[in-house]
Amino acid sequence: MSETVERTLILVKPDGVKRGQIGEVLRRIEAKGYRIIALQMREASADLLAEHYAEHTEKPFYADLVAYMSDGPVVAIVAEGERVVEGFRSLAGTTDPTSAAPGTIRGDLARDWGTGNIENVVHGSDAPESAAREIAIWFPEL
Ligand code: RTP
Ligand code: MG
Repeated sequence: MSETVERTLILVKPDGVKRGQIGEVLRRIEAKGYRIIALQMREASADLLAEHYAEHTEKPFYADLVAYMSDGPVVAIVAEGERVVEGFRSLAGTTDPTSAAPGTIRGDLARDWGTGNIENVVHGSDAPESAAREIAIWFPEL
């Protein structure tokens, strides 16, 4: 592995799992040329979500975010490749699915359902340091 090869933590969130979008998300990761090196379906506990979303625990939307992320299993994925952190954020699109660009995962596969939550199908680490932290939370064996 060259020194610049990165890893990122991707989640298919409960809305994506419920809507049958696991395969489509995996397809886009692989079609872009990133390598999937770990994958696991599980229910996220409140403790795990508090670690994962540590930067958001004091935000006003945090309780709703936990309810959304606990509403069924998620698929956690570690993907690897040159600049994969930035690359997957680009594949995912911007946070709000209503305005996320067509062609992106969020732009193509999500919208506002009027639930009050931003249900946007996927999570992707926002920096290499976040990726290392999040991979250790979801895949301590790696
Ligand atoms: P993510 O962490 O899931 O990849 O999404 P992101 O970086 O694009 O957005 P972030 O600001 O980290 O927020 C994490 C997730 O929390 C929900 N959210 N709701 N109601 C709100 O104002 C609000 N803001 C964020 C979204 O599900 C977002 O993806
Ligand atoms: Mg984020």
